[in-house]
Formats: sequence, structure tokens, C-alpha cells
Amino acid sequence: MAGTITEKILKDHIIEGEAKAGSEVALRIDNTLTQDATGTMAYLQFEAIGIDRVKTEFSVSFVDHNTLQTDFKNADDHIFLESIAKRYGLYFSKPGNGICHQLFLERFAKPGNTLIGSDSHTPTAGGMGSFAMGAGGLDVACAMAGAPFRIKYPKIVGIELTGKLNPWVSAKDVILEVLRRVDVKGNVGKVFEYFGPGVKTLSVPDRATITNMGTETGCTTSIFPSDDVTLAFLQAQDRGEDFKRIEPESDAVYDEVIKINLSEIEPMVALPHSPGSVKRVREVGPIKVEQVAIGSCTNSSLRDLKVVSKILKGKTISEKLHTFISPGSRQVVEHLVEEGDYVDLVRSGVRIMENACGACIGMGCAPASNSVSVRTFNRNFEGRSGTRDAKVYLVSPETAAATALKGVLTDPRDIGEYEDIKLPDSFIINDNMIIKPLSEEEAQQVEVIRGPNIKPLPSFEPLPDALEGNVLIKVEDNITTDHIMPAGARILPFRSNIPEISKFVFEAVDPDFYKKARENNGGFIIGGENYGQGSSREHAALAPKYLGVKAVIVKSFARIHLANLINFGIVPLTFKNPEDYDKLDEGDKLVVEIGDLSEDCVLKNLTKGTKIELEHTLSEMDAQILKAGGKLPWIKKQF
Ligand code: MIC
Ligand code: SF4
Repeated sequence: MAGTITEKILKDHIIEGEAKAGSEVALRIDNTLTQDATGTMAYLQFEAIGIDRVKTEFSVSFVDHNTLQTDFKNADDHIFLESIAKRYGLYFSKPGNGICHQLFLERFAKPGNTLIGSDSHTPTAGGMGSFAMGAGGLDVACAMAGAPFRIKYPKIVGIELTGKLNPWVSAKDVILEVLRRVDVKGNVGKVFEYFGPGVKTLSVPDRATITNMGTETGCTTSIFPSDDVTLAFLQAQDRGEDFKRIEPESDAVYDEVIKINLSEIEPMVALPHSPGSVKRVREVGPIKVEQVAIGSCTNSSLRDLKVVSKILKGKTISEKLHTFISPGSRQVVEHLVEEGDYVDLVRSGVRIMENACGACIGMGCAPASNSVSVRTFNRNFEGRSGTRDAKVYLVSPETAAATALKGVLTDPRDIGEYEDIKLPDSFIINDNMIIKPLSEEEAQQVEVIRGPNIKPLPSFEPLPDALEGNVLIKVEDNITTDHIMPAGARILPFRSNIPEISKFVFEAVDPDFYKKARENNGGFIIGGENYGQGSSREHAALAPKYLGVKAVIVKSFARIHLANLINFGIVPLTFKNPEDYDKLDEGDKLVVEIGDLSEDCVLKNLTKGTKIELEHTLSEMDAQILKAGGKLPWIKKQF
């Protein structure tokens, strides 16, 4: 039976395995995307696989994260990426063109296609009816080489939308409401599929805001139907020919249904430091705010920034705070300029930044010490803004703009009349910063340019049958990849230099981690629930591996990080009895007999003289990959 849109799309893409929740399936991948911060590593891996040209229908390489260029490093990466794209048949979007997910939605995403991207917010394209998933760079490299992508066939959660959003309430409030209900953990292996009469009241960019931040629930992806609204959006992007209708059957069966009446949603806010700590803006009250930041792949579409410009038009932002705006793409900027919104924004006193990730990943605009920053982004993890003690609140563009005017967190319903935003019937199309794939003959002539920031890939040995070492660190629940491998302007430039970036592993949690890992010749990481939530950065596995981490033993894992650990030969294990977490301490000397990983294993704590039962969810192939020392040596053998 294929009644849901997830079932319909997956049925057309499964090349191995059974369509049964929890069982592993191999999916044909139509498209891939990368961004620069994960892309350099992904393409080094693609080169190492040894394929002459990408095998997907099309693949796109974007540059949007590391655009600060304080020295040669980021610029080296950009040139490497451009030359790689030309050499291997990819589209290349130049720095300054915009944020990968916004651009992919505007210019590339196709309903019914499968997409994986080396960025956790790849599900943004689910707003267009693509089945789009975040993945580690190595998995994206393998998909570009023509290999299928393996996932556990998902549980399909239907989110039934009824009603219509009230003025001053927007898509961001919808996804914040979803997060309020389902939180950031416990959703691994689920797809959130939106259906019901409320769907047609949301535009494609609105839907994309929802699927984008769906990532924060930890699900495999989120997806909307492809309907008349999708067709109109594609036509306005001059891509009508990419349309394919994909709607659920009336008798579609969902594993679980969540009902949301859009008419009842109010302006919402996620409190520091979790996107799942959601309350109504009214409940939180008029707290003092020092900074407002508007943009990111969640809320930087034309509609979102026009709302902001309408609110700020003819007014001045509060003198008590600073406001930054980073538009999602040049298309957005061109419209804002032509329609007069840009000047309204500038006159109001906001600071307009580049069309890039910017503040969202700590590339500038860090808030002042111990201050409050209200942002339209999707993540408010501690320290991610670049300021350790800043408190980041996540809101809609309406709430952000109202807050910018008032200087305190403000429910936008308190600022006056709402002006409806109409999207253009045809967007301004200007693809002159997208370099098209070269022909096979031309591509052969291209030399890949490697500046000094592009370091060779480290290589790793096959795993022994017993892992021995000390506990290097013991951490709590909900550790994010930002804790494990921080980003920001200081560290991101080392994304193509593993020896250097590994010095920053767990920096904010334990500044001595690097030293301890070195002195102990590697060891074990112990963690709680939802370990590795957040980004897709494989550096959060690769850098610990480089430091000799052998296994990560936790109560539960986030999906993408779990896959990344396997890809780089770190054994991901969970406690059979979660209380056993309490029986381990930093410094304990452990032995874990893993054998061929076909069975669960036992941990011997030599320091305490105790034994702990561990389990894993590894498939036979995962076990082989791990034993081989990671996916790269393993896949090279397959080709
Ligand atoms: C993020 O939002 O954390 C990032 C930066 O986009 C990451 C990717 C990365 O770390 O490069 C993500 O979400 O996957
Ligand atoms: Fe960029 Fe932020 Fe989106 Fe990540 S979440 S892709 S850093 S804008």
C-alpha cells in the first residue's frame, strides 16, 4: 500500500530492503547538495573513491558558511570547491549567492525526488515535496559515486493541519508548536508528513520553514505534499516543468497522527538553550533584549524579509538594541531592492549582512557578554552564537521585528495592523552566480586546485576484536555536535585540516579534552540520551577518531551522528540498562570485546572490577564498515 507521500516516493526509490518501519532500506538518490563547511571533506572523500564524474541526476555545491575570509583558509576552500565542481560535473553556487537550502528550494528542488545533503537542514526541500535528508559528507560522497543511501524505513507520523494562521502568526510558530509537543529527542526514525486542509494555506517557503526546523526534532525528515501551491511556486521560479503532483491518498494510514489547528497557534518562542523549550511569547513576557538577528535557512525568504520591512517601514529600531539581517539569497535581495523594502530596512537602522549563514553559525554578529539575542534561526545551543554566556531565543520574523522596534521581547499582535504580503507571480531569475556542470571533455581538462589549507585525508586501521582504553569524558543528555566539534569564525576555517581542528574537540565542555586524548592515546566517550543532536558535521566523528576515540557509549544517539560514527570507525554502543551510565566515571579503564560486532557486547571496567552489558543497532554492513576502519576503505573495495 502506498497511501502517504513518504510511501509513494520511497516505493519509487527503494532498491534493496523491505518497506517496513525499522528495517534497513537502500534508497536511490537523485540529487545531492553540499555546503563549504562540510563540502571540502566530502569532495576529498569523493576523490578518494575514484569515480570520474558524479552519477546523480544532478548535484550542487554551495558556499555559504565560511564566507568571512579572515585569511587564505576559506578562500582556499572556495577555489578547491569550484575546481572540484568543474572537474566532476557539479553545479557550483559561488559565495555571495545565498544560503544553500534557500537556493536549492528556489532553483533546484524537485517534487518526488530524493535528496541527501551534507547539512542537517537539507529537509528544507521537503517543503517542495522532495524526500530530503541530512547526511554526513562521506555518505554524500558515496551517493555522488552512485551508491544508494541506507536508512531505517521510517515510521510515518502524519501532522494534520486544519484552520488558517491568524495575522502576525507564521510558519515558524507552527514548527515551534510542533517542537513544543514532540521535543528534540525521541523522534529518531520518524518522518513528519504534513496533510489536511490547512496545508493549502501555506506557501512553499512557509512549508520549507517548517520542514527546515523539523530537523530539530531529530526525525529523518519532514515533508509536505506537492500540490497547486507547489505548481504556482515552481512556475513563478520559471521551473513549471519540474512540477509533479504528489498528494496522499484519502485512505492513507499514518503510524501516528498529530492534529494542529493553525487558527489556534499564537506567536511562540524557544527559550535558551534548546529549540525544544518552547512557550508562547505572551507567557515569557517583555524581557530585555540586546540583539535581534533575522535570517538563516529557516527564515530568510522573500516573504519573511518583506514582513520585517513592512513592520519597520518609516520607524527606527529601539536604541536599546542592535539588529542584523542576513537575506537568504540574491533573488530575495533583488526583490527587496526593486520593491523598495531594502531602503526601508536600511532607514530603520538595521545592519544588513551578506546573503549567507553568518550569525547562525557564529560567523560574526556574536552578542555581547551575558546578553539576550532574539533570533529567527533554528538552533540556540549554548555558545553557538559565539558568546558563551549569551541567551538565545528563537522566534518568527514577525516577533523578531516587533522586538527590534520595542527593545523587549514583543508579541507582534501588540504592534498594530497586519499588512498582508503578496509573493510575486514571477520571481526575478538571475543564475549568473551558478556555474553549470562542464561537459565530460571539458571536465577532463580541469585541474583541481589545492591551497595549503587543504590537507590530505587521515587514514585509519581496521578495528581489533577488543577495544581498550580509559574514559576520556563523561557527558550529559542532549550533547550537540556543537559541543563535540564547535563551529564559529575561529574554528570553521579548519574544516579541511583534521589535525588542526581536532584540537578543539569538546573545547567548551572540557578544555583539557585534547590533552587527555593525546596523553591516553585515545579512549572512550560516555554520554546520555540524544548524543550528537544537531548538525551533520562529520568532523564531530572524524576529529575524535583522529584523537583515538574507540567507542562512544551512551543512552541513545541522534541519527546523523550515529551514521557518522560508523562511517569513521568509532563503535557506537548503548547501555542495555540506562542506569549503568551512573557506574562509569572519567578515568575508568575499560575493555570492550566487540568481536565481529554480530552480537551485543560486554564492557569490563577494570578500575571498578564491574561488568556492564551493552547493545547496538548495527546492521551486518555497518559492522563490516566499522571493522574495516570506516566507510572509505570499505567503499573503495566495492568500486
Ligand atoms: C549547522 O547549522 O550547524 C551547520 C553548520 O549548517 C551544520 C553543518 C556544518 O557543521 O557544517 C549542519 O546543520 O549540518
Ligand atoms: Fe547555515 Fe544556519 Fe542553516 Fe546551518 S542552520 S545551514 S549554519 S543558516
